[in-house]
Amino acid sequence: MAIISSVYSRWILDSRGNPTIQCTVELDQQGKKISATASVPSGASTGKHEALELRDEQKEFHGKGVSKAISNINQTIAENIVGKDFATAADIDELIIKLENSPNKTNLGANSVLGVSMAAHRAFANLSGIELWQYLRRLYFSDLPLAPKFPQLMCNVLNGGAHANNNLAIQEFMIIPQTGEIESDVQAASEIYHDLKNTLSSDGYSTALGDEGGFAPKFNLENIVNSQKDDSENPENIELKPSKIVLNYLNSAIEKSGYSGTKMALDCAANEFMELLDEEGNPVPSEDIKYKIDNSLLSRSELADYYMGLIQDYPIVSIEDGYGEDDILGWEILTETLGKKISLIGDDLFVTNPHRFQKIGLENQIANGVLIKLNQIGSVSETCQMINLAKENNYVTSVSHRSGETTDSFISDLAFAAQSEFIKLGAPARGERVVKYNRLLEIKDSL
Ligand code: 2PG
Ligand code: MG
Repeated sequence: MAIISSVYSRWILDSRGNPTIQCTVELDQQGKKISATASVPSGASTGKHEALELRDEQKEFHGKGVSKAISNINQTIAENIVGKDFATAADIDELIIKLENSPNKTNLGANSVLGVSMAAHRAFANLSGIELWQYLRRLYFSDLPLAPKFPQLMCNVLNGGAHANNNLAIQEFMIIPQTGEIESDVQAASEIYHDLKNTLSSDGYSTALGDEGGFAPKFNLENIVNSQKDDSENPENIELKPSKIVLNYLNSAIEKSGYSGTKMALDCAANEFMELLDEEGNPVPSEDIKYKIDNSLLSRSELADYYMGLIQDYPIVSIEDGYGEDDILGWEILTETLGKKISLIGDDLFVTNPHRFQKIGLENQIANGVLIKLNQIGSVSETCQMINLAKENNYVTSVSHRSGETTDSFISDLAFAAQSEFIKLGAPARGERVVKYNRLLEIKDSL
């Protein structure tokens, strides 16, 4: 048992230069005082069913100020938990979730609740003198086998969609090293990333970075098609497929680096290229919804065939958000077509919400994987509940960062504690991303 002696929140800047919540929780166990701090991430391609990220919507920070969320911690939450005795951090979550009292954390805000929750878990780990991952394992995943299992790295080396200012519909082109050891996986990620950089730059492309640290070149599609026409026997059949151009670059970087077994993954974030309106701007009936990708307007089944073509040509083992967040019919077609071949991961589809997963995923039997983002649901205990529910139903999990990140490495401890199949952590570049890679290395070293 420990008493919470103080809770304090402040704003800090995230990796996009927007304010976010940082929170410090201090515990007092018979006079022994221990504190811990945690920071909350923030998304760009946010699912509409996510818990509420409370922003001020005032002039400051272009509407993104977090002063209301801060005072919700420093006043409302503090008043209700400071001075009270708790056996575990999960008990603190339980009390705050009751206080919050709404399905999507629309009262206090998911960013407020999560800041306290993450800091409380870290403080309890510190108090017990154990690593954060050990505390999480003990509290939520005690049934897992003892042998350590590191997640496979989903490294977003080329950014498109809402994370970049280029012409790519697909948001994330990821590599998944397959060396079998965490250190050499990190090394492979780094080497492939640099080989990709060299190839892009020797082809005259910018190597400026997108939000998640991957490259974000603007491909000059006309030039590429013309150059392909020069060496093609049937120039009239050349198709303009930006995604394939990117995947070819990934292939050649993998080849150049010598890590030939490396796999690939996509986060399509298909909400962003779903066409819900016709040319006159009128809503299209649900059965006629189309997706605009790679210069084509595809029906649901054409899109599934398109993905099938990609997995036949490239070593893609996972597709995230291949269809829109409410397009159950699309997900059914996708699951039917590819569900036995690769991981189909729901991000905006499930929003780390056990109730939504139950209702949308299990009842319709769609997807076979769940993306796990702490701030989509807004507390550590509910996030772990989601992971366990996914595991019980044989869905794979990928513990994920957000595009707006901080230098907090909580997700690395969580992915390792939960023995998640994957961790999605951006490119091996920029402080807020590498801190997650480096934390995995640190965990490995401490075993
Ligand atoms: C995603 C995430 C993280 P964002 O869509 O999976 O990669 O992006 O944080 O912008 O939602
Ligand atoms: Mg996603």
